[in-house]
Amino acid sequence: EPGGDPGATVGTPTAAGATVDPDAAARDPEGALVVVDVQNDFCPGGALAVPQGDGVVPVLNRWIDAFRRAGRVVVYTQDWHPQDHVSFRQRGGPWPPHCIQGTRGAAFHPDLLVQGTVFRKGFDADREAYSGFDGALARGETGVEPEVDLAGWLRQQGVRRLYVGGLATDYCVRATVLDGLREGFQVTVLVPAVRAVDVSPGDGRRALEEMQARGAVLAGGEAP
Ligand code: VGL
Ligand code: ZN
Repeated sequence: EPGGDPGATVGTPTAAGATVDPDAAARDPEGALVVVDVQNDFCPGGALAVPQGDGVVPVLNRWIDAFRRAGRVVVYTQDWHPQDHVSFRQRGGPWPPHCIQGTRGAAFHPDLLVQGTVFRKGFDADREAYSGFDGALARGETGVEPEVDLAGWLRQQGVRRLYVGGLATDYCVRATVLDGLREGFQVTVLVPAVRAVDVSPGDGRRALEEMQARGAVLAGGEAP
């Protein structure tokens, strides 16, 4: 395997897949950590709260710290909508207004370690964008650099493997993982570091099964 053991597996395999140690994964020179949408509006008290959404923060902070210490790439995606976004109910969409550009709801959870590069998505009022691969490099307080896309940016840095956690399992994590696989990256989903909206019970579990069926490795134990 060029570039070393992709999973750097440690411990006992579980039904959901192998256990992955953050420090071991951070030794993979072709690995990057992708932190999806850990924003106030997706946490308890937010406009589109994911049950126990803030539970991912301590788990991801451990991963972020390991990756930064090892000098690895850490990428954050940020849902970043204008006030009249097509996904909002006033425009016939499924969601209450959330993650409106520049608001506290769109900000990252205050306890999340933010040390890395931010890609924003959903900034086009007329287009939904669940996947981080639809994102653009963040620039300044509100803007984006539309010409810099996530897949090209990752490849440019020699990244071949993605370790993904964040919110929500059944929407933006799912879309980011499936696009990452389509783009040719090896993808490991950090199961203890994701939480689902579960509009219908089981959506999160089904999303994990779908990601696994398409080639993602589910790591870290059963879905919470
Ligand atoms: C998300 C619903 C709407 C997500 C974003 O981050 O999973 N879900 N916008
Ligand atoms: Zn959204």
